[in-house]
Amino acid sequence: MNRYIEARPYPWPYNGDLQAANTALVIIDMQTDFCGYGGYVDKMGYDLSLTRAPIEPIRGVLAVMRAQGFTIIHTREGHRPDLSDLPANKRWRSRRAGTDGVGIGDAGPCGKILVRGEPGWQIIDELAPLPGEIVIDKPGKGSFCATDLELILRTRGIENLVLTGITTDVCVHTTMREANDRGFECTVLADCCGATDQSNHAAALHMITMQGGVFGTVSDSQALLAALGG
Ligand code: C5J
Repeated sequence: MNRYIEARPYPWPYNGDLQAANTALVIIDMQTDFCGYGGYVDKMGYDLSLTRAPIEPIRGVLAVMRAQGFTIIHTREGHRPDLSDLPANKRWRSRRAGTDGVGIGDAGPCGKILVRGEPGWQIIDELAPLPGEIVIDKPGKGSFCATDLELILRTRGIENLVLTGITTDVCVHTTMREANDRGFECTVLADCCGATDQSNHAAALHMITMQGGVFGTVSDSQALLAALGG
């Protein structure tokens, strides 16, 4: 049976083979440091409402895809406590981003910024992983770089990825590009993503739709839930 969701620029997935057995929901970096009060994005002075906007739409999609037996994958950006996996240029640039010279690896209101085990690095309670769900710890922006994500997806026979999370223009886009180059069929749910700048969010989504769907497609939670009967 063919099953598609409404998406731009083509109904997704391209082959109509949307099943729980071959499709994963990927929830990217819904961590306090990116969408919580006192976290890294808040400290940098960005509008938190933009990165918090996807919380409720993701909750809706997560509940239905969990109930229907889809693979659920959560990611967390973060570094080892000894910072041995934090490139010096990443740290240097992050210290320039805020107003006080505090960057990744430094102490902030939610503990050391983007350091594994610290309060700010945790996934927010609203979207906490259930026991047994896959959590990918990644030191970079992309979810495939220096992780076992590809091995896990291939082992499970996953072909299609529904991408959600933050931020649209950085970790979601990098992950989509990495996945697309590996042959995975991707869609991004527009209302389940957010960026620190609204025009970057819009531009990142628009880029996906060029060249016939150069990285896949853009859809939204309503379209996905309609297709799943959720
Ligand atoms: C950023 C992310 N923006 N999760 N990380 O630094 O997008």
